[in-house]
Amino acid sequence: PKTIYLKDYQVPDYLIDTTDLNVDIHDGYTLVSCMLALRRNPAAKQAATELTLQGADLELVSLSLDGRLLEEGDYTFGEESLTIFNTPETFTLITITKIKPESNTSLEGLYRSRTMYCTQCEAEGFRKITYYLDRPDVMSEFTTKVIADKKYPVLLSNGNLIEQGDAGEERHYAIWHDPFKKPAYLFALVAGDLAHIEDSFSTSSGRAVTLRIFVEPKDLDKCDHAMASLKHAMRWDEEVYGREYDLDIFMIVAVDDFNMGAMENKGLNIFNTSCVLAKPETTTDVGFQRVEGVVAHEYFHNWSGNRVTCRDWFQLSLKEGFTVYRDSEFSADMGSRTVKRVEDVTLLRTLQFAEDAGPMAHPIRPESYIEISNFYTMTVYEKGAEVIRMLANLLGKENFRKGTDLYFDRHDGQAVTTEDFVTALADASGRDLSQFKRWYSQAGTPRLDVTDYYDEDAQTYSLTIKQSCPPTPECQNKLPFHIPIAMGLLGSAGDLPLYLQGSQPDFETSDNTHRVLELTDAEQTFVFERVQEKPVPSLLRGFSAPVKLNYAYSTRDLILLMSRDSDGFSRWEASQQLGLQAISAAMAAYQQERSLDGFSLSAQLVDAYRRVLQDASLDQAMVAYMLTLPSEAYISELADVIDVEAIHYSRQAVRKALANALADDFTRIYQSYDHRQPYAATADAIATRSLKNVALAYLMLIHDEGSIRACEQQYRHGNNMTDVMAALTQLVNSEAPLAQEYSLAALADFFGRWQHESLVVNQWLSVQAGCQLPDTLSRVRALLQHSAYDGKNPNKIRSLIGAFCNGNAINFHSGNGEGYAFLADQIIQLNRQNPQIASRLLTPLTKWKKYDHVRQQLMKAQLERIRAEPELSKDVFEVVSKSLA
Ligand code: HT7
Ligand code: ZN
Repeated sequence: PKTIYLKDYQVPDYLIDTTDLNVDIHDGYTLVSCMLALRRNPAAKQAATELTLQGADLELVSLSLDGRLLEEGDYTFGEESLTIFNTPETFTLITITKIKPESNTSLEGLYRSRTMYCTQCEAEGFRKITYYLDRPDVMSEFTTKVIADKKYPVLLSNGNLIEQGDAGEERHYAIWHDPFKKPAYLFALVAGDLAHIEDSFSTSSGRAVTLRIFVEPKDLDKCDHAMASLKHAMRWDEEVYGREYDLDIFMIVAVDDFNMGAMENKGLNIFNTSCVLAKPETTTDVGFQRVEGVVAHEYFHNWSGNRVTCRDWFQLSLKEGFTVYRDSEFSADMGSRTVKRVEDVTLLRTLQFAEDAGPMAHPIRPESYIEISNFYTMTVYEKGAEVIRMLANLLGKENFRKGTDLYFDRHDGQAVTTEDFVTALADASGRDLSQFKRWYSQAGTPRLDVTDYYDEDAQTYSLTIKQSCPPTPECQNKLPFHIPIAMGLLGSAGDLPLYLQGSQPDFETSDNTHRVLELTDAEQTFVFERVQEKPVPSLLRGFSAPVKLNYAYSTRDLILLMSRDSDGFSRWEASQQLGLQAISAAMAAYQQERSLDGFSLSAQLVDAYRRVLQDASLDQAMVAYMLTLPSEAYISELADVIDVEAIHYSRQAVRKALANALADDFTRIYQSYDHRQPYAATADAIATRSLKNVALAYLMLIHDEGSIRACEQQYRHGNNMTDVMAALTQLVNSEAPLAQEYSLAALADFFGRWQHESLVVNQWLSVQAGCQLPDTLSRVRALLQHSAYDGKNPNKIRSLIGAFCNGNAINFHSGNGEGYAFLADQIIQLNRQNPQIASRLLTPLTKWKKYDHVRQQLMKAQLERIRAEPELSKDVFEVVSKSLA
């Protein structure tokens, strides 16, 4: 397979002014007629005399140029393209192609999902519908006629409906026109027997927009939360970014078979059912929050992605990083800002940091790719969002808004680059962002090594910060980054005022106790004056940069930060560092003795956690997060060599010790919760529920009969899926015989109750795949054969295989390598059926270099086995070959 390089970018030879599609859907095949108005691109270096269009899995029926049917010799075509010779300055091209949506298992292009037809065109799916200049810098005005049997009453495409009618023989048609020029990746079409809910939104300038959410009729009762979220997002984008919606109608369609979460097609967003359907009985709190976040994300793309789009796919973070930043700020405004920050940082530090340290590491603007689908990554999305967050913080609220206004104004209707984005921010704010741009071109997680010195006589405090960044595949030696470090200094009575040598006090915080240091050199020293006692530094407040911070905090320092820091994020971070210290001590013991008998926690640490549990001033969600120890995935990311058993058993030992030491507090919290209260998906209700369920999880480690019975009661009588799943998860994972007995009955009961709700069945699969007790792989294998499992449905694959391989380290990494062989079997099977899903599933095997020698060999052998497969897709080939390089 060919590698595509950013440095080879060239403007297209031709532009497409208008695209007229006629999509004629029949049982078993679809005929696509496509009329293109083409014109030579005045910006091209040379006047082209031939035109190459992309196409895949198409049967060419006919081809005509300005009304003349083309014959052999006028054109040539291969597996992936069609070239037409002797093309004039401007011309009209009509292609007729035949496709087979019913047998399209890749879920790219036009495909069938259950009872409906739908499309997924990003990144390069449009070429599976018709021959086209399938690249984001070719923007065209689309008119689409959809024709289908009347058993598919709903026919949708982008833009506004301009005509509909009868097409004879029990068939009908609809014509949609999208007045906004767009690249092909934003094209969408749906035909199905769908029900919908409708609402309306009045924009700030007073235009009425019709809002519709289409679903299979059985799901009509699960759309209200998505609709409310959409209206909140529309209002927020007007208020915070001044962005109004621009068409008369905005539609969302929920589809059960979908490779990702959702897709921002102009005016016709297509969603994975898991990101749109929600009701308390079937959906957990996390599910509700995901719906709100994804609905907002796709809506925000209307400006950050659609009105202003990407020049090429190397610029993906231009729209994705910016839009993740926008949706994250939206969620922060809808709920709790600190909680949202903790959630985002947790995700970034486990999954993105691991990606940045592995064989697929790439800058947020990659330099090359074999298959672009492999670059919809944590790096492009989440680290991309962190880069925008740093820009927003460096510029300040007002200048950032001026910058985004300028960006949208200057580039409306264009396909642009990340460079254009940063230039707009620099122009609007007057700031020099040239060094900052290195965040776009250098991969890897920078590391900050911080040392300090307090001079009691001079009353000065010096912080020396060194930055470094490990080598990554694209670059061995990194230039220093421009890193904003938000910080404060804590004295025994709390925050101290900051007098930074050589600069004015920062009165953005009213009491001058917070500031942002800008690190630009490999090493810099910052000196604070008038410091009357040796302080504890509070560094990287709010996680102001996506870096690893290394400062030798003592347990006492961390306890002070956890209880006294004015920054909520830093308080949580201190709780995590304390947890890590305790787990590290247990790991050291385990590695020596291979046993944790007699392990205990210091009274100092237990008291600190107890104070958190008893602190009525804290948000309950924050208490829940502070009492949740760092995950095995995060501990693994921090390790040089991952010791699977030591991490698992040590973390468990610390949890058990906390459970025993704090049992009274956990019992108080659990018992004071009123399980009869009606469900609400508000931030407060979610917070209280999550703390109560954290308490339950701890109590279940004690193995006392009372807690196990309470857990079973919660499973049986819970009036919402959050509580039911929390209880079921605890029963399934408990070693106590009584809990095991309950768990078997509960799993059977759960399936009996919910077997007709596909998304609930997915949760049932995940809870079993995530079981940390022995023999889970056999259970997963058995579930693959279960009637409820569907090996073609990405949500089912993720819920079972994904949950086992990514969320169950102790079983997946079992020393005999059976987990690795199992995953390789699945990937080999999926490689042809759905390459995008196959390639994503590979992730845990790509980390093989971080494990002990025996596991390394076992994992590598499976990667080699996959590599030896004939007809490896580009997707799988790229990941496997880079992992083995
Ligand atoms: N922009 C969307 C990307 C997407 C996608 C990419 C590859 C294969 C399938 C896909 N489905 C959706 C999603 C988003 O970030 O908004
Ligand atoms: Zn997106």
